Amino acid sequence: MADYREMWSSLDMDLEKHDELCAVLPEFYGEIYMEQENRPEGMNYFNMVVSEIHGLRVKELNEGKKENKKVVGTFCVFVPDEIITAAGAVSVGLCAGSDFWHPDGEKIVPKNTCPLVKAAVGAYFGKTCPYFQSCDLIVGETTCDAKKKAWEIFSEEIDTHVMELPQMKRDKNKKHWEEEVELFKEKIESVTGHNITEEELYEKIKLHNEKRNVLKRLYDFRKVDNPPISGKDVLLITQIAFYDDPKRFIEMTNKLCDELDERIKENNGVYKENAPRLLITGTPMAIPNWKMHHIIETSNAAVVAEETCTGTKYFKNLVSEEEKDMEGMIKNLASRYMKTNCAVFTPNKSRIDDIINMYKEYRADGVIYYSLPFCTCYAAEYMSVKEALEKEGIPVIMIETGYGLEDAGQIKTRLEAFLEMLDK
Ligand code: BJ8
Repeated sequence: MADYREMWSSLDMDLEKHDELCAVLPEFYGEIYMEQENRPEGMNYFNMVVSEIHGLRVKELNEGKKENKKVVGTFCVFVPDEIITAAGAVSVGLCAGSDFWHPDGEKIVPKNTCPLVKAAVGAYFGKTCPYFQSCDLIVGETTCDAKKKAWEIFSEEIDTHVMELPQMKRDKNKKHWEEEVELFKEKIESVTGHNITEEELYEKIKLHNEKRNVLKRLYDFRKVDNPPISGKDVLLITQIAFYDDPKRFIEMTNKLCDELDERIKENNGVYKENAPRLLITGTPMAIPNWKMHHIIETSNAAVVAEETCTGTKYFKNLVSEEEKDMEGMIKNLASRYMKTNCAVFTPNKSRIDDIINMYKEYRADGVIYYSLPFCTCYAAEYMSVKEALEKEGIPVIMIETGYGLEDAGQIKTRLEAFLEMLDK
């Protein structure tokens, strides 16, 4: 990575502590990603993005800020990027996937807080994440309790807007969500000083749909017998989708997909023949949380899909492009986002349908129910998911694990026992 110390220092970062993070990431990434065999050439772009993770994109954001392009940080796939980008601002996903940030997080939130929230709090208050330091506004949502309390903490330091996400999906809740989307638009307009026109919003609805379509194209390659790309690589691409420039992301991912098309014709897959195919469902995996995928794919199995927010929940369902008037577009946005089946909802039966459908669609042999520790909603939902999957004869195992690697050996042992049991 080039030298960005001047930029980081202008962002009021703790340079010394940040150096510690920069020192470990290349080796960590090298071990997990660069040692994979037969990777597609198109992954070079994404390697470059990771190698420049706190550099190039942050530089772009800060150059934009000089032209009054605001930076808006988000934490959940319920926040409509279309509105942020229509106002000329940039949206960046801020979820944090490393335990590097936990010591700083634990100074502020209880130790037994979900790793994702604890890391985000630590990254901000420890001043070791240039994305947080670049934000003009952060957007929270009333999803789980840990997040709700985090917004109160963030709001003491930075402009924080919280979208009130209903916890049920009745008509009155849907109506309420529509109002929240409208309020969010007003907030973004006030932060950017730009009133969004119908043309601008329509253009961004199309852009983000295009991004969803390219991700769908990428995921579809995983349905074939021996997928031409690893689950680990697809996870990385999805994680990068949260903060890369959308147009460039679409272009580079399409380019990779063209290569994958060729690989399919040549029957060029990345796994050993008959590798067991696993579907992952559960809590999101924020960058650089590659732990579960790495354990699975170094145990001769393949991750063929993720029913998570760093998986299909991020791109499933398009926003309807039928309406072009403001009221119609707000309705369509609200309706598309409300289709996301997060475990914070009650009841959440549709998530079970999603898992079963994906199991069939991606031709999986088993399901890994992944949950971060202290995530009550996802952990509790395991019981009903397990019961429904067992009725269908679908093998499932729950793995609850945080970011640290101390339990990696134990997980591998449990996983191997599960793989042996699969009908392969
Ligand atoms: S739509 S999954 S991104 S809320 S893992 S912080 S729920 S205690 S992340 Fe999520 Fe939106 Fe739902 Fe997706 Fe809380 Fe659980 Fe932690 Fe979580």
